Amino acid sequence: KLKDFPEGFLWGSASAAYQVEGAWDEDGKGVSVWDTFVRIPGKTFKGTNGDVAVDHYHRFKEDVALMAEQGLKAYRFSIAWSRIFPYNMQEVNEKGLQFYDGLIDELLANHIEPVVTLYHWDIPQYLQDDYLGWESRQIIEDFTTYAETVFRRYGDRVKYWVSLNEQNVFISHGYLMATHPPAVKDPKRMYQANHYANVANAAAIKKFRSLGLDGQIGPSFAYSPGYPIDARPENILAAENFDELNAYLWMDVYAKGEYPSVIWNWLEENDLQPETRPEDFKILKAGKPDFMGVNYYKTSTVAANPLDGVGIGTPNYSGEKGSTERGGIPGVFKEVLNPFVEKTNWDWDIDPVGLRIALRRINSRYGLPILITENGLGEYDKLKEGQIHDQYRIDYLNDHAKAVQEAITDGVTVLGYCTWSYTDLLSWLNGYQKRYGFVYVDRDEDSPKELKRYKKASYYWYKEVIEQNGKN
Ligand code: BGP
Repeated sequence: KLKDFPEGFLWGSASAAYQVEGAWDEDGKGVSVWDTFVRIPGKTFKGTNGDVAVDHYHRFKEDVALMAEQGLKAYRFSIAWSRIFPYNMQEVNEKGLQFYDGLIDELLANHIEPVVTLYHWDIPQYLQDDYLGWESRQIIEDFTTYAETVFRRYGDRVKYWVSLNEQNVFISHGYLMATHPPAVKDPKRMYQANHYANVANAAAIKKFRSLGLDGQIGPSFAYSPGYPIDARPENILAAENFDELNAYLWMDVYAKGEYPSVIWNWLEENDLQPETRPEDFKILKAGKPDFMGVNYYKTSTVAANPLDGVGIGTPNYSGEKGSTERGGIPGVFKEVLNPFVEKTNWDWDIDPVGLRIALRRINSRYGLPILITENGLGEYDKLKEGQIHDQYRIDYLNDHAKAVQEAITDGVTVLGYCTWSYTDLLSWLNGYQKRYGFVYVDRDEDSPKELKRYKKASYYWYKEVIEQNGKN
């Protein structure tokens, strides 16, 4: 028999500043690396950008009213660092702070818990220009200064904080695949930037604790558990390699304050080990999270990859089913097609069982409570006579929520479930056609139109789930 979802379970939904706000240069906002990156031809789907996005900056009251009507318990959003420190790390922009005051107060007035992400990929451009951003040790101090500023400002009202969003994604896309800013392809630089990001993450958490605020903080990690394609021992080993390199390399550092030894050795053998200082590890140990935030969309299936095997692949950013070119790391693993699960149009494996596996693995490896900070289905939605029948999204979310309930029944502590996303929004590399929201926003790639909001079928479905605290 399934256990009930706990009282006070956070039925939420999520977004990120660059993907929804728009108002990219208003009220004193500075330029972020994404504002710059989207202007380089060919970097995003049809050159789409977030200049206007879905104009949440001006329409947040309308969006919060929709949340309130739905009964949403939690809304996860991120603060744009470049609104708070637009030009340097000395001068704070009061207008930027006021925008988030307004949003937080509006949420609280409607009994919606704000879950605030400090960093969802939009580092100020001047930090990139001055010292290469995450590649410099200076980022540790500057990120902590930014974090402290927002902790002090909102800490009386915000109880849930997310430190870094998907460090594994912004680091690997930014420094290995070159699909996110700063679009570098250099594994050595990647592991160095990653180390500073680790220490910055822990330093911010340590700062949070030192302020004695009432609340909880943790990172959001993008976890796609690895499955072996079959029971051949070399493929099982490849799946182990995959999880060590794509998951434990990050989550162990967050939860234990140390790098997993297998990977640490592998980095050394391959001359990829970052430069570290003894005090870094003191900070890592002192800045452990209260919970593990998990962004779950899919699993990955892998097989052994010979030393002369495939390298970096090409993901499907077009929405043309079957166009993914799967890659890997020679001698370590390669991704392969899982014939047993359905795929989205962007070739992501639809696998609710994988969510239960992910939650159980994190629980037994780290013993931390888990906040699901993202889960959702990106699809083409059709607006027909003012309605959107997204039954495929309802099925996806329903199956995943059930997997959460099964994990809770297995004994995992789950604080909440935030779907991705609340309104439709900009998908970083896939434009506006890849939609995730409960609320449809009428806009095309190149034209924001009137940005009218429409409730999808999934909006009403989630309303009922929340009302019944997940009971079917
Ligand atoms: C996560 C990000 C989100 C969001 C989501 C969907 O990696 O944290 O910001 O974009 O994935 O991904 P995509 O937009 O690529 O479909």
